[in-house]
Amino acid sequence: MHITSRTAWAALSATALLALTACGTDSGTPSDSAAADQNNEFNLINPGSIRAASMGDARPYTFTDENGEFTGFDVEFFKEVASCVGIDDVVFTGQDFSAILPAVANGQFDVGVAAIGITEEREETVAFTEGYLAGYLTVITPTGAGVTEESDLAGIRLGVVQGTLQDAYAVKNFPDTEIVRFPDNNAGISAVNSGAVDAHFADYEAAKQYTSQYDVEMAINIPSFDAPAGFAVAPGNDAFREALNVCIKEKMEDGTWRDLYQQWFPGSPMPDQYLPSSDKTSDDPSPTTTP
Ligand code: SNW
Repeated sequence: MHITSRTAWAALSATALLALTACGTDSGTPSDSAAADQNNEFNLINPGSIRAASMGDARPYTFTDENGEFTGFDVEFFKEVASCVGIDDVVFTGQDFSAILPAVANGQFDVGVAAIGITEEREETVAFTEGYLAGYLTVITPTGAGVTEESDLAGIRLGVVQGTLQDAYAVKNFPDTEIVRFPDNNAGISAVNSGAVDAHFADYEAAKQYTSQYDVEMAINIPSFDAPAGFAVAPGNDAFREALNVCIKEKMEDGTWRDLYQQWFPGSPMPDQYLPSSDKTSDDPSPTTTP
């Protein structure tokens, strides 16, 4: 109903839209955000609404809950940031990771939200906001497999999700490892459980979740602090990116980021860099403890 009415709105001419809004003849209640972004200052596909490309199965970063609603740390933080820029209507769509950046680059989505590490290579096709999350890339093995360092990966079969930093890192640093590409982490973990691969390479918090679900362990943690996750937007959409940046800072300073981090990543080392200034204990950008 909501989406249908927005689609219909998009089809109307700007004049008709203005007339509708001015006369208040719209049967629904126009949200404040639609009013705030009436001039579409952020160049959104549907003015007043944000179309976000995400993933339905990258728990605890972004996933769909039992009601089919998107949630997770990245989703909830993005919703807070979006609300701060004046837009409460965020429509998430699940994609394979490898499809997200091309879809943002060619204008099918306003933003990509999926623990997407900022790298120079990715910046050739999309623009990123400031970073909002930095952590480890983690090799997951069956418990007791005896993998403790990178050299132990020689000669084994290692799963990665196609197009991730794990994929690129493995290609570059594990020349003697057979890399097996999966569309998502769940497929990779299933392959570990069935013995089809010896290990799977994922983000730290995803790996941590799997250790509580299956008989697997976090065998190797590789720092990825040089590629903190950011929100990906179309190149050239500077007004949107800059507004998001202001609100990312605001939502860190007011403690929202910290509260979401504790909610979604309980027990994980708390990095200092995204905390309110009053909570910071040092200027060191790395976490105070390692996992
Ligand atoms: O580079 C890390 C970052 O430091 C933080 O730990 C969050 O994850 C990362 O952004 C890496 N994420 C992968 C990537 O960007 C996989 C993302 C995914 O599976 N959704 O390729």
